[in-house]
Amino acid sequence: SSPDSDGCTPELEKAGLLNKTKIAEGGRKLRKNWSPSWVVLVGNSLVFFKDPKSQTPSSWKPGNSRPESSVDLRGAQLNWAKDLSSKKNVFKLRTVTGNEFLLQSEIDSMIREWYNTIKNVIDRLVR
Ligand code: I3S
Repeated sequence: SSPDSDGCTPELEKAGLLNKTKIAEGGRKLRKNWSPSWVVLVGNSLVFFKDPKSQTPSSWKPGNSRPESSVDLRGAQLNWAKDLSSKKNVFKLRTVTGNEFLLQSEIDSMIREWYNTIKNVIDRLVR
């Protein structure tokens, strides 16, 4: 049987390296500070890790390193954000609590995959 045959471990949906900056906390605007972040989509959460060097998609498992922060995707809003940055391929994720993040990749296909995957999770949670 699979390691998670009891269904108690949330499913790892996607992991990868994106550029990230938080731009608002509880609705209050923050100064941008872009940095690379190891981003993991697991269950209903997007989880951010600081040290991408020690991480690879195949070796990452929930619980084996401490996240920097995490975002509950229930009720979140996702939008492309051309007007919010001079960088290409930027989208904005806004949580119900008013935290806002910009996520970016130089690789077009990668940012599109992330956008679609996060969108699917958000849509799945409202149904
Ligand atoms: O939206 P902004 O203010 O043009 O964002 C830029 C600044 O945050 C800048 O840092 P300083 O606050 O030290 O000027 C960053 O280095 C830039 O990356 C930000 O703009 P982009 O267009 O890269 O998101």
